[in-house]
Amino acid sequence: MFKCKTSPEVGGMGHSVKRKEDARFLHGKGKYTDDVKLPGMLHMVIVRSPYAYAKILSINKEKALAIDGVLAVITGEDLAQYNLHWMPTLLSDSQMVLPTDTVMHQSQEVCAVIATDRYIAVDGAEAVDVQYEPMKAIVNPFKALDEDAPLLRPDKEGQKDNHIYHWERGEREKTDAAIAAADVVVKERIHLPRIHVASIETCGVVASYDKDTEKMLIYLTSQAPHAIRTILALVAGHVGLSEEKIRIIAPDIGGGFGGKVPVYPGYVIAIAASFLIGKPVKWIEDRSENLVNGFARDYHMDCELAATKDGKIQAFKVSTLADHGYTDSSANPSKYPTGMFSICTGSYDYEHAFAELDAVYTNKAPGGVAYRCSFRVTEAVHAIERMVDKLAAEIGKDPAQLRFENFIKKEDFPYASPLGWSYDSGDYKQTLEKAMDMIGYADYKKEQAEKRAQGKLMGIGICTFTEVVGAGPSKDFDILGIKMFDSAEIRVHPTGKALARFGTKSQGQGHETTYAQILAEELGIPYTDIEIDEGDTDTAPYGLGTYASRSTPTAGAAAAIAARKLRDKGKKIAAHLLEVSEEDIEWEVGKYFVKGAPEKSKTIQDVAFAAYTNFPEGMEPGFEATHYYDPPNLTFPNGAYICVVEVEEETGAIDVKRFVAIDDCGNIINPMIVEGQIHGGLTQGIAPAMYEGIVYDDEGNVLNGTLMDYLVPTAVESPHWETGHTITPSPHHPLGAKGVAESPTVGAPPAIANAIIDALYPLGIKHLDIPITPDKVWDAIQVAKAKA
Ligand code: MCN
Ligand code: CUM
Repeated sequence: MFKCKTSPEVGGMGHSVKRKEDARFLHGKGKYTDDVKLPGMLHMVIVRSPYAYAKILSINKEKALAIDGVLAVITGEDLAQYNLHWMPTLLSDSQMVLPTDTVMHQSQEVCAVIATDRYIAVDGAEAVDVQYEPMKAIVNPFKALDEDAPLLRPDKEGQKDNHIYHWERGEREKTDAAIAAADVVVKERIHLPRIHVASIETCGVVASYDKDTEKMLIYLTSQAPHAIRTILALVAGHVGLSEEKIRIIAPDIGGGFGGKVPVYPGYVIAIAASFLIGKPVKWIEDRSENLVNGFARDYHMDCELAATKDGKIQAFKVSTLADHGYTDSSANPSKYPTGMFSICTGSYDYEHAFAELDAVYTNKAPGGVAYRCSFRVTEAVHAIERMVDKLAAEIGKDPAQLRFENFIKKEDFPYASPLGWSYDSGDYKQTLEKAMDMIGYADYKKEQAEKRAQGKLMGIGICTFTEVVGAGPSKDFDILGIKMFDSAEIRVHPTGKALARFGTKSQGQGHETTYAQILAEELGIPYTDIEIDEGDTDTAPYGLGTYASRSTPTAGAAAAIAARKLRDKGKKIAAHLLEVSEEDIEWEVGKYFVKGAPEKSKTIQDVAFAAYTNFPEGMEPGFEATHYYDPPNLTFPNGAYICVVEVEEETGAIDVKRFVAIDDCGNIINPMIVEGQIHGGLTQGIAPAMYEGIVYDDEGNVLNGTLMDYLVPTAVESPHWETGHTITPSPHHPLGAKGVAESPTVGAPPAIANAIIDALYPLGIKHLDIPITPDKVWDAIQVAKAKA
């Protein structure tokens, strides 16, 4: 167990101190992008395509321009004059900023109206007359590769069909051979549908170009402001927007969840508009635009799991078809087009695995945008955890027991996985045991047997996942070539208070509190005396931003190491003040003292003051340190989740009775914040498991583009989450911490799906894809009964 080294007042690691940022949020004083109001600011509204696939015959601006207050209608042709009508995606595909001839998905940006206020801009957008010639859209990804399928991306050189890329890892032949020779093989096609992050704040931008200074100031809903600045400079450098002239400020963010990683056309159009007009331009996406456009997942996974007849897992194979819409806009590291999907071998020790994936274009919104996924771990975990349960059911073994018999053992870490990861640490057995104790597993098993005897449907579902977060070591990880380190810069002022800046950007995770706690732990300066600043590219050190639960593994580590550099400098100053040699100085959180004479001491605050007023001769003045941290490995948090459900046979209604989540993210900085992250993430796990899913018709129309039809669970739909943790520190992280924020969203859906399918198993139902809604359950029950 973790023991706190600091007092609650200092508030180092392990203290559940209240979040410093909440005073401002709870009083409605947060400053979001839409709160930015600049003198002379114009407003932009986007005209969007009603068709999923169509030729644009004409765009008539006249009526719109005739409206008093409408200043411009910007089209693809306008941007093409500056070569700004296309942009790269984060994964080196290309995406239209505005189309010049063809629209590729419903609600794609067609043109933008700039006006003196938003209402006028909306009127202007309605007055723009666009003529289309609709074409037959490709909606089903399995048909995208048919001989007669139209070539969706003729703009791409060498593109002969709608196949984007093939990716594979592992040994195909050996895995196939192991599967062919196995006693038992279970198979399933598993689909994870498109879902939406639905953050409270939609995306937005205020771009303000100053023609006199040639500086472009951009307020942006961005999880990665530095990376976006670099990309913008690369895209628009030729028109004079070079990197030193661009300042991006990501103010408070009302939920990112991955949806604020990409660069959206709306951002670029507003920036281009401000550049051309020379006035500030604001674009704030409305709810429907937000719901129809962004999305995550959409993996169709063909899985095969092979085992001996007693359930010793021998091999796993998964072949995936990924529907990426009209462009691959995945926010993944360059060398990982499928993200960390190769973690799909899970928490189990076996030799043979093979994973492959083919990505295809369809007439849907740009694909691969993240959603609390750790770069595709959600999909990987769903695949292996569903299959392990399926295997357990097939051979009639308790799924907990099957897991215990296959777990990677505590003493086997670092563990080399068959698809190439080096898991850093874990004690899976302990974590699952704790979850089983907490929920009372054995009792539920008995109750289930009794209920089944009475013909009632009750299910118990387990998920024991391994996550992989903290991208990442620069030798393997980059985004568009930029290595995935992260940074911290600390300034301790003469009075012992501090300002620390980071290359990451909180969207609700509580960084203003937890980074201060890390520094409190390392320096002994109370966390309340430390200001944390993120998101302004003119002031923060360069970093790759906050996603993939990387902040603690990267920037958190940078904070600890920068603080240790300060401590080393402080030691010299303390020796000078106490008139002893440096070797005679010892450190205990918050103060330096003379070895053997603890009464002779100087606090960190004394030392900070001396760094500006009384430092040793020849020493560089000041008390500042910076560190850019390049992690040696990723961190591998894990968890054991157990869910108990009851299903009503007559209606298909699902009642989640209990849900226990035990997480292991190594040493914990703030237990309350981690618990909050888990609660939120579990709710975002039950969402795709039972409620959410973007639905398309055959023509590519999104059928649930409003919150009336797209069911985001509220407190009413959320069960009472019961949480706990085990602690297996990361051996390579300076604080022994691992990232945690996405674990619950990764772990919850298969636990819930497994529970519901376990409930339905006596009826002969062996698999259902998420979202498992009451009507889907009811249909499945009718089919099962008809067969029986
Ligand atoms: N933490 C801790 N001890 C640990 C690990 C983490 O106290 N051992 C704390 C951290 O200090 C931080 C929080 O937990 O305050 C999350 O840390 P971490 O796991 O490092 O994840 P990030 O800060 O990088 O957050 C990103 C992650 C992602 S990728 C998505 S998506 C997501 C998530 O965070 N989006 C969120 N949680 C969210 N929570 C809110 N409120 N809003 C979002 O948009
Ligand atoms: Cu995968 S969503 Mo988060 O990584 O921003």
